[in-house]
Amino acid sequence: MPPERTKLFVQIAVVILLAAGVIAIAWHLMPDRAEVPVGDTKVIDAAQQTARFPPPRAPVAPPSDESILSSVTNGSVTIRCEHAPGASATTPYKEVPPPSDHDAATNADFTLVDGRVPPGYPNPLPLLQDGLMPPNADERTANFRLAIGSGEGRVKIDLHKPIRIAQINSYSWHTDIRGPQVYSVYGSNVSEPGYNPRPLVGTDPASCGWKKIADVDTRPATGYVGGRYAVSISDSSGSLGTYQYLLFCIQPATKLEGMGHTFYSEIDVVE
Ligand SMILES: [Ca+2]
Repeated sequence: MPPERTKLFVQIAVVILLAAGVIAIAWHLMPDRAEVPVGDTKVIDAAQQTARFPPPRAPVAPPSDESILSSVTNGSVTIRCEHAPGASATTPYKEVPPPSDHDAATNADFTLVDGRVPPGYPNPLPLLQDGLMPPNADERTANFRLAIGSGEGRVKIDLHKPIRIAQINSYSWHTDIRGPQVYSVYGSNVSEPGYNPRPLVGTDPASCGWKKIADVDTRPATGYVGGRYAVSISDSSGSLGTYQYLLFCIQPATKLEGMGHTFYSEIDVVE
């Protein structure tokens, strides 16, 4: 083979190898294809679909003001859930009070202790304390949510002083599998030996000075998964405890396609 032709073949081979390398790197970095961390969360079989794209969708409820009420009691703590599958912006609240813009969390400091929020959007944490629900069921810019493909995230609330907490209320709304709420909430106060003010994912808050208040999981066993979820945590004594800090350990509601991080609209802390 003439030297010129050999040189040409080598150049073509180098170009092909470089192109393959670039494609492999780009594929690896694509967020929608990120590997979903394996946790101990349940997976909702929201749909029997097997196609990888678009992501599986749960049935969307027809518009309705009807709500499904449920409650779970563990010891003295009760978690009430009001699920309105076909909610609109004007659907009334029944057992759970509507979001407040003058509760103990209104002027609190919300920080992301661990986890990832979607890139390219403004800081979504203030959306959790503005007292507002989004105008409709699929509003990326009006809800706090963790990034596609990410695992657990942790949000801390500093109430600025210890407060006797009567209720913790949380609100979410999405058309399908990003509606239900799955989180654990802990409370703490001033530092003590071994106290960790910012326990990262993988660290049990209960092992470093935090007291678990409740485990919330509003995923329905059957029926419509989407809709508006209003959750109220309370205690038969009238107080969940006196805390300055709250820590929300938020899990995806489903690991299907890594799309399952809930659209949280508001977190209220009621004295
Ligand atoms: Ca509020």
